[in-house]
Amino acid sequence: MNRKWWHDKVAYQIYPKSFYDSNGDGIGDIPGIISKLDYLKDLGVDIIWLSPCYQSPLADQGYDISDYYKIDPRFGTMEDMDQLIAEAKKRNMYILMDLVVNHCSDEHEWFRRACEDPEGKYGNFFYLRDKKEGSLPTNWRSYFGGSVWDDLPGTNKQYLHVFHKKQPDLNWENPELREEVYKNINWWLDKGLGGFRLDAIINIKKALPLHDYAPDREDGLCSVQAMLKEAAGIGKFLGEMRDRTFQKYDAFTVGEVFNEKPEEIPDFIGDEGYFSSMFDFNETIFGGSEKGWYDATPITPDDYKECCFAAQSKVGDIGFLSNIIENHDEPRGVSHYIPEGDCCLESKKMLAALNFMLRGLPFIYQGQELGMENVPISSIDEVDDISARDEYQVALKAGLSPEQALKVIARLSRDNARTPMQWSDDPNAGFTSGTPWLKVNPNYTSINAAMQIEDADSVYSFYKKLIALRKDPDYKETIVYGGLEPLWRDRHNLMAYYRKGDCTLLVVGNYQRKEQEIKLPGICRNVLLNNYKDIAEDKGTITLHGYQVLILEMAI
Ligand code: TEU
Ligand code: CA
Repeated sequence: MNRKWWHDKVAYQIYPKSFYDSNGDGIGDIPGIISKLDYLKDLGVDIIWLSPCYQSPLADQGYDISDYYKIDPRFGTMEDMDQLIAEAKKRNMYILMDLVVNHCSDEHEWFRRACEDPEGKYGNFFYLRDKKEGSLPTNWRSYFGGSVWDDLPGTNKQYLHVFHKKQPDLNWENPELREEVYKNINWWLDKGLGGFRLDAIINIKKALPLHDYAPDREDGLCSVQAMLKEAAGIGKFLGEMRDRTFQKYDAFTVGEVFNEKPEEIPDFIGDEGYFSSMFDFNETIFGGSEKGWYDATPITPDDYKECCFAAQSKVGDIGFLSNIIENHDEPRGVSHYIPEGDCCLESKKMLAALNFMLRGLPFIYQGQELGMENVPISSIDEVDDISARDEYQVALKAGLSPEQALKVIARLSRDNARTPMQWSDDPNAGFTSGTPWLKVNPNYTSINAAMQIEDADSVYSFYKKLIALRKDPDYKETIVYGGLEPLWRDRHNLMAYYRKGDCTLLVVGNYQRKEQEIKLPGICRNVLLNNYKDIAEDKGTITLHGYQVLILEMAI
């Protein structure tokens, strides 16, 4: 594997709308991000991925872009963006933007022109089909519910949107569209961006000709996945995009790739891959159901372990995964991956260490470093997330009571990750001096950055130690490039692995409240990290406390 500038880095995702509001309008903004760069630098972050802050009607919180060359005024100005890139550079940090090119907004000029003249140039930027009374061009269900087809305003045509109806899919088969995308990417890279996160990228290739698949629910529709499984040839687009843009700049790219086949991994993230890295969503998608969120199976500690190990062995040393426990589309990792009732300081730190020490590039999502948790909701009216609102209806239709459906939403809503960042115990968690666009999690009085920075035993301080360890010259080579070998894989509620490079590290977490014994497989030379003050050891046998995690350097 060729070594790259970003391999030894630590990345951090910012959801701009909820990070820090500098002007009291209740919406986080770019000047707010600039003012917190030192916070991130101090934590040890090198790469910052910004969820979209381009001009957008915010129908899907910015993942619906109406001008790829503009910053939405709610987030700031282009000067602010330039300043952010420059301020980051001063601190040896890199900014990634979100590349959302499966679709744009229905308020983008391309779409408006397509409505005016569907047979013209811009009609071919989208997937348009003649409208037929009583039938749809295909029976696909959009990710956010309902058909993927809607009427193209002012015409007798319909357009395709695999996400929300305000997110029309772009036609990647059209070379003119692709040129526009490359031009935009290069324009941003010329500004000095470090690279991009590639949104929903697997959706850009459709199986042609578009056709129906077997319905998988009573609505007579089928999941877009059915089509994606059949779509071949995405490599042509991805390879072309890499050659025309990222490669020339040695930019870092991380793909939002779901359901890749093992044989595709070298193409995606090998030395000559389309992307630098891609997210490991093995844990994220575990337990998902075709029927909807209401039918999802909760993930157990043993499932979590197996998902991580499966992803690690699938990739091996072909490339670099990007490891996460949460992002802006998911519940909070500590609420999701720690058994109910057990979410506490120790278990949060354990999850952090188990995730952070995996081979790959660690991504921290804003607030994760504080152990931020899911937000309680008392009514569906409080929910902003368009995906969650749809899933609520799906659950009701399946026969769940409103109370049961609300429980499902509370567990999985994307709002969980989108509540404002908890900076302090000031009103609104110090996020804004105005009214926050989304309710702050009421637990901010006990979970916030200001308190945790001062507290050597906080989740924040633990993350800081994990990051420092990844950068420690004595261990860096092993943590970044060493292999990963599972240990005691069959042990219930125990997750343990070796990282083997120029030294041997043992990472072991007792993934339960009850104590658990392990027999050390050799001599421990050094305790690098421990989320408890002590280690209960007797002649090589350690009795791990509940949710204790240890990172040990072993004598080889
Ligand atoms: O998500 C892509 C994606 O596959 C989502 O459907 C995801 O499974 C879903 O959000 C879970 O509810 C990306 C972005 O991360 C997401 O925020 C956007 O809404 C979506 O693309 C459309 O741009
Ligand atoms: Ca603001």
